[in-house]
Amino acid sequence: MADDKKPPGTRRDKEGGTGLVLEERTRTKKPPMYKVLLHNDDYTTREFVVWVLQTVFHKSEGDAIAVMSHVHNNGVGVAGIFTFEVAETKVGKTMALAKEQQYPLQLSIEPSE
Ligand code: TYC
Repeated sequence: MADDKKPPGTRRDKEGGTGLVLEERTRTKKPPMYKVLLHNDDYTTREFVVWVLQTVFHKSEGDAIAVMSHVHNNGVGVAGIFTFEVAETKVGKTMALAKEQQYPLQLSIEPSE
């Protein structure tokens, strides 16, 4: 079979025969991803939450305001989706910044799907 006639994700077998074998993987396996959840409270200022979403989570001002408003109105919202290590680092940084200002802001991590 000509190379341009074989299905994507397949290759010729080792012996150079006409059989097709599945690629082990076309790309590296995707790591499991985790949501960082932001929780509402009555004391942390809206301004601080927007600032944290911009500086730690690299959101635009508009997106930061949208996420903060969603959390304020619904109790919880997604700040971002990351690998576990990155999620943990962002939660740690945000909690430390909140603690410095004596805000009770809470975040949590949950598997994404
Ligand atoms: N509810 C807070 C207020 O009215 C604002 C707020 C939004 C706090 C999101 C925490 O994760 C939060 N000042």
